[in-house]
Amino acid sequence: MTKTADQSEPRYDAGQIQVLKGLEAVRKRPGMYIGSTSERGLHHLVYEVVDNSIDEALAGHADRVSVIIHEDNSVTVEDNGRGIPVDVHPIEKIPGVELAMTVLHAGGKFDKESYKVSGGLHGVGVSVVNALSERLKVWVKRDGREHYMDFMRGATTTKLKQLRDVGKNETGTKVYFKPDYEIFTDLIYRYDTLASRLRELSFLNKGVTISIRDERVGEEKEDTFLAKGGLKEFVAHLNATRKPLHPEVLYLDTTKDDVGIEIALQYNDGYNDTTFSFVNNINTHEGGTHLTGFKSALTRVINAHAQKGNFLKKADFTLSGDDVREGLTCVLSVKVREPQFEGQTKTKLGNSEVESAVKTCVNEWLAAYLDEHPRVANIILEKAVSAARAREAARKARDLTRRKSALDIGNLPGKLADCSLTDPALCEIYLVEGDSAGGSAKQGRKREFQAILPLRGKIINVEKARIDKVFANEEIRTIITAVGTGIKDDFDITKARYHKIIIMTDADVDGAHIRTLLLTFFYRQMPELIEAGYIYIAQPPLFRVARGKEEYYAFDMKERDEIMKRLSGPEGKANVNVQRYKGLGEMNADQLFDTTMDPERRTLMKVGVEEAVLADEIFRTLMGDEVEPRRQFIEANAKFASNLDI
Ligand code: 0RA
Repeated sequence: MTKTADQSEPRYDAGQIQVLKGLEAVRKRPGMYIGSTSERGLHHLVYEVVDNSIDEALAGHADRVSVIIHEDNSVTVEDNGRGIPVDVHPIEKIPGVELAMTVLHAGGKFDKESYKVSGGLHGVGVSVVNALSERLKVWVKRDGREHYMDFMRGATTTKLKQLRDVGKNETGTKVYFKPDYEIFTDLIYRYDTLASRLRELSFLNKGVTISIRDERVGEEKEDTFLAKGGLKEFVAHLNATRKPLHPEVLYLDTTKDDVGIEIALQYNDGYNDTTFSFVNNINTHEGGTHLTGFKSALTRVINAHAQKGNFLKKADFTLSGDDVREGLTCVLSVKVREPQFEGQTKTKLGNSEVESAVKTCVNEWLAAYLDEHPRVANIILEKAVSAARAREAARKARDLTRRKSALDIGNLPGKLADCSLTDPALCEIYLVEGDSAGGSAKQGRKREFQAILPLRGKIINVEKARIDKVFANEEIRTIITAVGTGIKDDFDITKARYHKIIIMTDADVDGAHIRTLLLTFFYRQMPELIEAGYIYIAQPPLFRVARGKEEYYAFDMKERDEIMKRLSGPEGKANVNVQRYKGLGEMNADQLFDTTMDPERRTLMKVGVEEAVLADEIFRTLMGDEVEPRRQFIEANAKFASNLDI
């Protein structure tokens, strides 16, 4: 069968059909490209466009990126880079900018030289943003002209045209997009989430000015981030609420074997290791070769220095990696041309050449630094030696929990009401504040798959205590034993006895405190559980609204008022009874199950660590030395929700 093309209608050649098919695939399975279509995916659209502008900055052609959240939750991202090419591509026969906007992974087609942010969920290409936007417009200033195109759901609606003349040296790209309501379940941007990532990007890309402005009514605000000192400022920021042991941040910025290496570190008087690692601006939560190289050099150099200075003469042992990282705040950022990402969440660097590059550089740099700064060297050495001494004590305490944590039922804590099923994927455990609520939960639960562990004693603040004290705490030991994974070097996620670990506390200040203590513990000692998505927060109702035999539960005041209105009818005078729950204990077993534990009806908040830096900040605010920020936080305790995935 033959068909003659009608010249008056748009003619789709093979190339364009490919294009439409490509973007159609993105719209059919958006999750494959941006991870999710909820809040997280929505924010990824902005990151994707910003990443392109940052790439242009990394290549040395831009130093300014701005983000605007408009009134209707559409977004504009603008940079002062070279501008996306507008000339017609010799093979694809369409302008470069159209190629970039409509062809998956087109970026590499015209520029191989610069580093590309291309791991994790980012780096899918701006065409994915186009495919998932009901509207997208792009302005390019280049070659003395401003050019313009627009699109609907990925399809070109206005071909490339020229708008006006501009100065010869005035260049840049501006992208406006409105996320498609047909795709996203969540369409409202969170300023704090975007601002936090943009601030992080400014630390990671020194000298680039990144600004964000919120134009939404009642939300108007703006921030501008510029870190002239790069990671040095990042570490100073991370240590701002801690007590540094030495004033100067140690800083390295170099290139070795084509790998860009930037490292900043400073010790504080705490006991945690706060090290963040990045590859091409992507947070490598799972670490990888760059981190391995850094850690082994740090351990080696500090041990060598200890030998040289006779620090270990009396003690006569070597310092372990954990010892030399106690109280360390460090950010390590590498730029790699062809990164190989591995691991469960594709956030682990695999390139072996990066390990040796980082190791060699850190060996040289740190050895020289310690030689030249004996006062700082002494402080670091003393910290590590005291950590090593505590390590012995810690190991004894750990042995105790290890012996208890065998899967043998006989060793499970007596307070635990375990479930009868044994498949962890089906099982959940409620960590319940107080014995009385624990009792109701035990009565009301579905005993096949719901286990209850009442917590009564004080949970230790793990932010302020050294590890041996943490593991000596009875409540902590009970939790570790019940969860089953072990801790630290023994940690094994496949031994988790439950895939849902649900924190259930009262809706008051004490409850918020206990909840944060538990979250801090998991975040510091068992972060893998958070990464695996096993940690949840129960959402008990705040009010019971009843009229006669009818009863309803409300989870906030707005809901309470709506129910009251409905029940009291037009006269506003019927006998409506409102009860405010202060504690879980005020509910009987059935009420607790119906409102908070029934998988069919409950709402759980899943705790996520994607914004690890933000999370760390929150944990420090909550658990650090400064009382005032903590008090404010607990009072406005809803803030935690911004870090949670519902
Ligand atoms: C490829 C080549 C060139 C610029 C870009 C991509 C580019 C893309 C984006 C996306 C957002 N902002 C951007 N800025 C630049 C330039 C090639 C040349 O001029 O030689």
